[in-house]
Amino acid sequence: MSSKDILVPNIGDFKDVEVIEVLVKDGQKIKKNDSLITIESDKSSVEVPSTSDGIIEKINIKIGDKVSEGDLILTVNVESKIDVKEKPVQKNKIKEVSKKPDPVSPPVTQSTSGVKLASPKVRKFARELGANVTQIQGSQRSGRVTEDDVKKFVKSQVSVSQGKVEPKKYKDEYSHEEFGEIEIKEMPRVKKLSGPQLVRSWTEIPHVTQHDEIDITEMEQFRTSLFDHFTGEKISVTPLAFITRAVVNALKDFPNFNCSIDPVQNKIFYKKYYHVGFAVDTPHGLMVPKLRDVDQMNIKEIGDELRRVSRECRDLKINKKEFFGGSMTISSLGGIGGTFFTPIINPPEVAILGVGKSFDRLLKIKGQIVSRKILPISLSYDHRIIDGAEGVRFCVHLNESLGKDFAFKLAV
Ligand code: CAO
Repeated sequence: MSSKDILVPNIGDFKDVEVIEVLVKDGQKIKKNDSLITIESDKSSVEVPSTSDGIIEKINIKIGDKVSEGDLILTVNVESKIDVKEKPVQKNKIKEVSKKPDPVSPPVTQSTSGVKLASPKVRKFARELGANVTQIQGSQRSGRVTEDDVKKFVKSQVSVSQGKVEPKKYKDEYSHEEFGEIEIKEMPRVKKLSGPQLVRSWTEIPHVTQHDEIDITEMEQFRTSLFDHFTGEKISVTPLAFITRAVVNALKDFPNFNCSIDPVQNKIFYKKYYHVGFAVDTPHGLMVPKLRDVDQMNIKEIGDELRRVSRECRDLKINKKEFFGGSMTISSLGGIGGTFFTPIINPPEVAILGVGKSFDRLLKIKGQIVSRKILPISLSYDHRIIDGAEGVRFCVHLNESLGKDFAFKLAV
């Protein structure tokens, strides 16, 4: 620790000006650029910032004193860098960042000494609105801050929605129309409702996504050869019905995938039912209804239910309660295309299976080149409850259910 004096800087034509505010106390920990005192002449008032980090040892001036350049304001105990109990890595990071000039935001204009110019009235106004005048860009000469600047600053920090004032999350530097013609539409209701749920999931759940490939050659031969014994008609079921059934089999062996957690109370809720959610692409937006008690259905019944429930979603005839109370979700994009992706967990569930479009691959098996049908899958899970080994075992289980021995594993 060493002591350092902080003096009144060069404040232009200010001489013998009155101290009207002392903004710090003895023993207070301060940072460089924290405001220390406010001085006022007959022209205006300025806040004098600290030129150093440290702990205040002694304040040398009081309200009513007259000060000029070079007068001692206070003495600080400067902390040695090794003594600081913050992570040194972080400190370096912050330093590096602050060295780089911000390419988009113009520097805040200040008087040559680094003090911020504003009248006492404006300072009071800013304080009443909870704004720090040193952060406000002044629009007047030498960066003087006006009441209008304060208002603009406060407006840029918050958004008002349905009478509620909320801190603004981000602000675009330029508006879209500055770059060409645009069209503005209302966000569809379903997207408005699902947006916050997706943000919650993405920001609160530590996602891990495990990708895998399943050889479904035999399953596909079986699926495409299904027909009704009584009518002789072909039974049309998509791979999703088989995958749903395989997921239920895996859920039975891996109960951690069929649970919800309450991280506040440290409780795990294990579900004894098997209600599988599936993502449905509708003209109104994405919906995730549940198929109830899938463990009690055969493949054809699952296929029929998938069709019925997705039709209800597209026709907006589905009951709201059907979007809740799921075990785990399947997001199948296989009917459209694509291979691997990172599906976002649908809380309070803890896992979701993404399914891509199956494709043919030539493989060398027992010395022969053969064509096999491969299904790409992507399993996202909540790492707070499921660890990597369990995640990959779940995929292996799916592999066994849908792989070449599938017929023995799935009740058809
Ligand atoms: N690989 C190859 N082909 C597949 C396949 C796969 N993984 N999955 C489906 N197919 C085939 C089907 O067999 C069907 O072909 P046929 O008509 O010849 O039988 C065709 O693709 C269309 O299937 P489908 O998509 O209509 O039916 P489905 O049971 O596979 O899926 C549903 C139903 C509701 C999930 C689907 O219609 C849907 O909405 N998918 C989008 C889900 C989505 O948006 N997920 C993303 C969520 S995150 O934004």
